[in-house]
Amino acid sequence: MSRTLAIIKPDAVKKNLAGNIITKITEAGFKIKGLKMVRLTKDSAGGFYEVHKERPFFGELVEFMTSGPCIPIVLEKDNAVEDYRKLIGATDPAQAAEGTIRKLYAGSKAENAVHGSDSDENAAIEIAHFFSRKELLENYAD
Ligand code: FUP
Repeated sequence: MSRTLAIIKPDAVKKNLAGNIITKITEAGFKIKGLKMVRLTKDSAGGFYEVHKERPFFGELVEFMTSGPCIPIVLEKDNAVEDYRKLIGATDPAQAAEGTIRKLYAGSKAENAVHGSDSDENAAIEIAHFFSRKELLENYAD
């Protein structure tokens, strides 16, 4: 079993798509191990996307991610990182495969409905960004 961090981003929360997206995730065999709704501060969003700090879209990315509440979710499954990235599709919904979450629900490359970790190492870092050790210990003890 491995874990990944999903985020239902502010665009999808605003469009009331959280339920549809969670259904797609659980129907694909992922188990929810942690879930909360949060409004990110600029510092928190900037820290989360630190790797993109020098990119031209960084300012807009932080604006967007702080524009409303988002829903971080810890998911567990065999091969979670890769399987979840397949389920969400390419960053740009215009390039995303049919049936993927971004193809179905994302409006643009910048406002693309969901996030998914890109490696096991980053998944651990990103999970720790949103969930305390105590919350995780409670949720993983089943
Ligand atoms: P992904 O791993 O698919 O979430 O994509 P990236 O890590 O490459 O990008 C992170 C976020 O930056 C995307 F979800 C949206 C934003 N982004 C843009 O706004 N413009 C770009 O050209 C690339 C990424």
